[in-house]
Amino acid sequence: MPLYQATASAPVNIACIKYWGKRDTKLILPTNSSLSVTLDQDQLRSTTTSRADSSFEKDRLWLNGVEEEIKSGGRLATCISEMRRLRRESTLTQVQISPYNVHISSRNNFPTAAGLASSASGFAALVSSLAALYALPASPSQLSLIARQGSGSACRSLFGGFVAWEMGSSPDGSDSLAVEVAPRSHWPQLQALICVVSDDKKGTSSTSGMQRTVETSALLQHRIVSVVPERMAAISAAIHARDFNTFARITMQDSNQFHAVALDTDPPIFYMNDVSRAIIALIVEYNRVAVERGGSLKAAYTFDAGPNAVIYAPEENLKEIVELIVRYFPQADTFKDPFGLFGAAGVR
Ligand code: 2P0
Repeated sequence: MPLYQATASAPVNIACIKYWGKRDTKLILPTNSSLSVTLDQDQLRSTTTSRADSSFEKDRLWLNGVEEEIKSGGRLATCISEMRRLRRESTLTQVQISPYNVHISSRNNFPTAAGLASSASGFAALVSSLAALYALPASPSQLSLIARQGSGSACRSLFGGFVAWEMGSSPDGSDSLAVEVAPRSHWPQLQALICVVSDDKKGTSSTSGMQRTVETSALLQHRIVSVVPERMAAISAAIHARDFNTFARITMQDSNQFHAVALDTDPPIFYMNDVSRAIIALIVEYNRVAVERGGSLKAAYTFDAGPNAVIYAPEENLKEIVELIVRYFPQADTFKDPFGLFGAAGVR
């Protein structure tokens, strides 16, 4: 009896242009396009193994060793059934294993739900492992259509490097997918420093928080219509030109506006804390001094739905930035990956 099993892993991605709001909550269709950088550090990944067997009585899933319920009609069930559909529709002549139930085991090597986008890497790894199990010839963009239905930001983790999630316009979601803006190799000098301010589970989940924003924030409408389309074009051009100054300015502006629409929500949502704001002040001052001396921006902060900072910077500035963080946050337990392209610092 052959063993039908496959393992795949997917990394975390950190958005420069933030996804916040759905126009269709079931299909997970966003109210604006978004753009992210996929981190290629080994420390921030989800790894998932899927197995199909005729003896399995139902689909089951374990996350970090703990079984999660696969609710009928829920996101996990949707991703699994969509992958089965692709397998059924594929022209493969191998044994038909799509009727078999699957057992799936997924692990994150970083804290879940700490604002470090565990759902993004998690659903991307889930879809990738099922694609490998079913030997599907699907492209990353095709798989992104399914990962998106697990968690919106997951569609961007199917690619490395610089990735756009195009919001699309079709009501069935067929054009709401991830596309590569540039591969990682295009701009290897750009690095990301993760500052873990807190690894507690966040107070307001992204899913419920963003729908409250859609329902109550007038600022969100301005963002969707008048801000994001121009920023998507401008930051894509900056990435193509390896123009860090423009990339940094837009990244910080978009993080600020995302947290502004969170605050504009009724009741308001606060994701950053005092340490987050102190990190912003530090980066603003670091950049101010650089510009005053006739240079350009040297670092960009961005914050997701939690207090942790991600600092993008050219590699040449990274040592100085880590030293600054450690000087102003002396309790920081600093970690720098000696092999990967990305470093991480803990600030507690
Ligand atoms: C992003 N975030 O673009 C933004 C920035 C958080 C802040 O994508 O409901 O976990 O599963 O589609 O993908 C978080 O949203 O939400 C997110 P669902 P998801 O990375």
